[in-house]
Amino acid sequence: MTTRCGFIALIGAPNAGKSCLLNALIGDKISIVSPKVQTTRTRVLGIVTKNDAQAVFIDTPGLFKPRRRLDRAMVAAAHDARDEADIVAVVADAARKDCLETVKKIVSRIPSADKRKIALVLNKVDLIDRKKLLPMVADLNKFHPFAATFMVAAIKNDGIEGLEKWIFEQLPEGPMHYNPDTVTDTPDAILAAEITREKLYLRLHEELPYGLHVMTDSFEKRADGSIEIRQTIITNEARHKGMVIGKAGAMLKLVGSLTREELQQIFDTRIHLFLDVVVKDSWDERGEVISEMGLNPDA
Ligand SMILES: Nc1nc2c(ncn2[C@@H]2O[C@H](COP(=O)(O)OP(=O)(O)OP(=O)(O)O)[C@@H](O)[C@H]2O)c(=O)[nH]1
Ligand SMILES: [Mg+2]
Repeated sequence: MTTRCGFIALIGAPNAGKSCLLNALIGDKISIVSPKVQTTRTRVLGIVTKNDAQAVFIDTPGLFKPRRRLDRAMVAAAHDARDEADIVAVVADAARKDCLETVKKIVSRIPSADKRKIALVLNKVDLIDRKKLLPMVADLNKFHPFAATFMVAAIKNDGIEGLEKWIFEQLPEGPMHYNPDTVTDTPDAILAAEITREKLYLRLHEELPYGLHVMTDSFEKRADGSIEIRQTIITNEARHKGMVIGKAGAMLKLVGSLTREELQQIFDTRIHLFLDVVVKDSWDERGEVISEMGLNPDA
């Protein structure tokens, strides 16, 4: 039987909704989503297998002008995914005023853009008048003749089927890269740390999230089938550590219970979660932390 398999990179500006779109395509929560920019820090794979065809979607960190060493590593991870993929899906927030310029900038930097299949995915169309969309689509397709254009609302699962159908039609012949039952290659311990980071991002205000990192120190199944998870939340300064802990520990307690609830759903068992908060000066400039995240510290 001939099989087909291809890699599809989801690229775009921070906050465009790439991770939300990945989750919608997979039908499962595998990548964290938040209203803050720079939520995704590494590549996250989402795999969909249908009969003889496998689509491997790659969620990537948003493309932005890097400042810290961590930023450079994140943007490099997105560029690598983009350059290696069979199909590139440029995901954009259609409701933003700068949508046109952002898409043009991103497309103009795609290597061999004229020879590769590039799809335009205008997301968040639930926030904008459809009449405004059509001139934007026409303008963008004049700038670059996209292989296909989709208008979706990832958060509502709107328009996802059409995108998926098109992607499956484009997949090149070749062996499947993953077991058909696999939906992602993210280890459980990393997914658990990401869920904690997501809850922190949802609860804390603007300046803090980019200076936060969460690591799972241990992830163990107990004899009764429940899971014991120990994690460390790393902050850049003592003031931030205090904000994560909150008054009389209230913030940490809230984040802990939100995380535990979601992990219980994901792993379908009782979760015992222990969170510790530490200060590690300039962790986002340290090569060893960046490598541990699966990124290239010298990017
Ligand atoms: N209204 C609306 N909001 C959406 C839609 N898709 C995503 N969002 C919201 O947009 C925000 C950003 O979504 P993410 O999926 O985290 O965006 P991202 O592109 O992965 O962001 P980074 O990882 O930071 O690059 C979240 O608050 C989502 O709930 C949509 O279709 N409609
Ligand atoms: Mg993301």
